[in-house]
Amino acid sequence: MCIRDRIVSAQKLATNTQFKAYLNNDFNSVTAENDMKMRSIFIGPNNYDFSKGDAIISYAKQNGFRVFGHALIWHSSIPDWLVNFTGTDMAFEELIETYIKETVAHFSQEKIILNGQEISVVAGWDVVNEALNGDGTLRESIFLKVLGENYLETVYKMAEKYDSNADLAYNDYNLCKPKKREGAVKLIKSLQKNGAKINSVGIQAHWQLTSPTLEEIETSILAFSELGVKVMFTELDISVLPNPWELSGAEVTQNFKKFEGDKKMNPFPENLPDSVKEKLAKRYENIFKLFVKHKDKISRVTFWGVTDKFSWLNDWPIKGRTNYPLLFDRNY
Ligand code: 9MR
Repeated sequence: MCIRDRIVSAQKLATNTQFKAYLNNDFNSVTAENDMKMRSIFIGPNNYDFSKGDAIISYAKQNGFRVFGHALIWHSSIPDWLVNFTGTDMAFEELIETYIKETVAHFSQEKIILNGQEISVVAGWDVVNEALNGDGTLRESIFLKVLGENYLETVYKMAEKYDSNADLAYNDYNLCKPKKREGAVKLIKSLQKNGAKINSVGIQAHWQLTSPTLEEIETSILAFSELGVKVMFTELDISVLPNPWELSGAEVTQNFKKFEGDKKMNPFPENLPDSVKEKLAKRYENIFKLFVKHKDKISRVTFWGVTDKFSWLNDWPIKGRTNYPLLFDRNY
């Protein structure tokens, strides 16, 4: 089954009725944009805040949706108190294990009846997000430094131990680029060889009008599904704004402050010209034709947002632009 999915935030679910109406009509699964990240949940040693995630789960439950958990381990979402942790390596590993245990166990409790079967509202987790560099090697991070080069195996095994029913995914951007794709294939093979459960790979899909090409996307679908994992397109949005630094992917730490306020970089501040709208529509059509062609290999498609109004792409990589990456415009 192909699950259509949207990201949400607890705050928008609580306050925005238009947001909810569109979500309910067209989708059957949600992902929290930020509310289920480590930084939101793990607020101190033995101190967890599940309240925003719970609000999303409760909304999903009431509306017959499932939730895909994003993300347990991500170098960009480590709470400050943990980044500055000065204890022993063993104490760090214990903290991570307890955090994974508390988090997956907490969210796996909420059940829903779908097709006559009682299952967890949370279908699965992005266990590790963005562990790879562009050349396919492992990114420097506190997890690599402290837990060692087999840290993915360690944390996937932890996630399985505390919620054996959850689908476990590896999620990253630029997985349609050859080097990074090869790195991810190697990583998944090594997890499989070492007995760690991995069900799916999440291709983030922060894409542009012409890049990646359909051929590159198809090559990735085939390469990953050959490993026996499902492919998920997890953070789909298509930027229509200039990207002159040959920048692609979604490294959140890149800073392009010098372009702020530059009109050339923000060419459509009032509305999107018809010619670009047509290109965008065609691009989405072609992408979805490809997804349908390979629907037996694809388990989920998630858009990274509901309306253009709240897309992260209005502020990345340059703050304060007007982008049009999603299916719904600023008036829904
Ligand atoms: O869209 C998210 C934005 O609101 C957050 O400020 C940012 C940092 O937590 O994360 C954004 O989502 C990222 C996702 O979690 C992982 N892939 C890249 C996404 C865009 O940066």
